[in-house]
Amino acid sequence: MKVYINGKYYDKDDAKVSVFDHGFLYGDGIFEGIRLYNKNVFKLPKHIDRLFRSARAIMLDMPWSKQEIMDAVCDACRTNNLTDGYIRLVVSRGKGALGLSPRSCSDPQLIIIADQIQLYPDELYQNGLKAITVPTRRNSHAALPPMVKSLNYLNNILAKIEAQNLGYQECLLLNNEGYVAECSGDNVFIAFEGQLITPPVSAGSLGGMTRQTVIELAKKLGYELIEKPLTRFDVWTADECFLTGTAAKLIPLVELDGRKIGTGKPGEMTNNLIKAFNEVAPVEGVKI
Ligand code: PXG
Repeated sequence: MKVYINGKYYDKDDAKVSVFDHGFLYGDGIFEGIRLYNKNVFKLPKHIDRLFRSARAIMLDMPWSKQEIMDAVCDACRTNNLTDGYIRLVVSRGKGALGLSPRSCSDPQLIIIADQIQLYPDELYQNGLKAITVPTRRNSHAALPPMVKSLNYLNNILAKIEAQNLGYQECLLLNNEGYVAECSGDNVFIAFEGQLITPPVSAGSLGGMTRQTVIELAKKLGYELIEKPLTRFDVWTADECFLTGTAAKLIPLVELDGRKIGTGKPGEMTNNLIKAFNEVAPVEGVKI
């Protein structure tokens, strides 16, 4: 596996950044997780748009054009002979002096890791995942806007650890008001009385690419889709629930906080959406 750093490729063991990089020292940087399906980089222009919005939000001047970054992503996939894979794109603030100010950083780093990913075993896609609500809350809009895909993922990491310590693989994070925000790296959908419902991004969820794809697919399948705040009660008593994310794709959630959701098995709408997603994913995107 070869890792792209600023236009050059390095073997895995030689792919390094400076300990003075503010991405490492302070989590000062941004990232994207992108999927390659059948030599198509899924929603690549949308991912790059989101990356540039993250950059604007943290006032990181991007010295590359969107096209240059898209070309580099495709090149990294070709260099690694990938047909399917997971692309982790990182932009860090770069090397600088100690101290929070990024003014001494002049060389932002563009890193592209194009590799494989399998987040959950196949069995969980068939039978569904169990999750627990954890004490760690999602970032508030007033603190670090949750739409920024920054290198500060400690909330989400702590949430994941809290869940794992209790024997669960996934966690539900609430926002400061106690409404459902999202899972550790996935958006949440429920099905209730034939409607599909997901929290609005204002509830603290990231505007996920997979979330957006499901919204589009729901319309195509004739499902009514609503964005509205959800409580834990809504999830406990839903007919169906599933999570969406680039790494996990669509995965059924069949239990939350010890309450079985619906029949406790992946539901019909969930399975139809999984099927529809698996049909569009390999054909939609930028050919490498
Ligand atoms: N919420 C958060 C906080 C995320 O970071 C999603 C939802 C799903 O969005 P997409 O666009 O993927 O449908 C994400 C996604 C990684 C990694 O290591 C990436 C994410 C989450 C966790 C790990 O690349 N991003």
